[in-house]
Amino acid sequence: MSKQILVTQSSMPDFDEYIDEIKDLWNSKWLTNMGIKHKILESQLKDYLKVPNITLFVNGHLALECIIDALDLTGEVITTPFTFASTTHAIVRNGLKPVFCDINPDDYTIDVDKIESLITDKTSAIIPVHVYGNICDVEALDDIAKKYNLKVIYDAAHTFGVTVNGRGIGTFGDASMFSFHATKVFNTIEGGAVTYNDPSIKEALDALKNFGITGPESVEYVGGNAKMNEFQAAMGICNLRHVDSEIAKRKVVVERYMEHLDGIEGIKLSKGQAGVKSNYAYFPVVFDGYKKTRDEVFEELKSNNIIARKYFYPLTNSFDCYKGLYNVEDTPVAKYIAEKVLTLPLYADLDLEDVDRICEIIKG
Ligand code: T4K
Repeated sequence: MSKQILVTQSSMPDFDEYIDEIKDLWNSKWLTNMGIKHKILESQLKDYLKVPNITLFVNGHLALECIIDALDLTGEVITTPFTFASTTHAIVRNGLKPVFCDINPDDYTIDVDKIESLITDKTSAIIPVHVYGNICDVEALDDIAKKYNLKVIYDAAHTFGVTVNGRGIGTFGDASMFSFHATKVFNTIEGGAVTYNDPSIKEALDALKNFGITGPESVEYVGGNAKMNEFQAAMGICNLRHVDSEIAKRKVVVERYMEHLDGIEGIKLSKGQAGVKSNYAYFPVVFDGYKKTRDEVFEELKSNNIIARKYFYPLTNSFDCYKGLYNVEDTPVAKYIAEKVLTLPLYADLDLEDVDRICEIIKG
């Protein structure tokens, strides 16, 4: 059996680099609760992401739950079902109702032309997703938000370091959530952050991730525990030193895929957007009218020990836990794409010979 290739592989610093970074934790004995590594990483990420404000979290999901809480959203939130479970669950776990908008067939982000018809007097916000690193129509979303006085929180889990005409993607809308999970372009093992323009949000976010504590004798919020610890932050400090070269290596892998697959009838690729500096987070391929179905390609790769993934199938509005609550037929484009998309293996150290092999299997 040939070697196993998974959909991704974590970027890691050299072992010695990480050991060196965590050594002083044995002297300080300060392991969590916003220690020195946390402070250093927070400041470095603020610069790297080109954002005015940032708050770190233990993971992306709790970051999203906390920013929804901090912005005091009520009633209904417009979002898309073509995403990871986290986006929808974060809305529901805040006691809010997700209202599912369809995606556009070009880049799979929220279809801005279908949002206004979903707005009611209960709508308080829009939570769009920059899915696979494809950027939503941020200008149209801004216009809609202003017109109807809605908050916008971007799920930017896939867009670490992405810029639009030089502007950090985390500066759009009211806030953005980033994921630093092991499977992401930049990781802190598990981790995440919220970026935001209004500095007054900081107090609530800092409190919500630490039991609502605001002072030695004051607890002003009903918070939880979502703090990034020092070992996570140390991993982030190391990985940040190498993230640009990791993204450059991902770009080479993506270009190799493009050489093989671009222009083939029935194969649709995401080709980048004007003014957007990509981070090459995912390589989604839509098999639409190809000689093999998505599921046939998936099985063929699997029988060769290559594990691609059906991100994002099933749609969140068809999850068992939401049975009877939503109608998947309300989002026909999302349903269509979810049945046809496969994300191929992509990581910095993926051998180009393996990319060749994957493409030969697909084309064979
Ligand atoms: N919003 C969006 C749009 C998201 O995509 C995500 C997370 C979130 C919000 C929430 O952010 P976090 O709370 O996770 O920070 C994975 C990730 O766990 C998840 O972070 C990610 N999205 C999602 C798209 O993918 P699974 O269930 O597919 O993971 P798993 O364990 O099957 O791993 C996938 C592959 O990654 C493995 O085949 C090999 C590789 N891998 C995995 C792990 C755990 C590594 O190389 N190293 C590892 O440590 O969800």
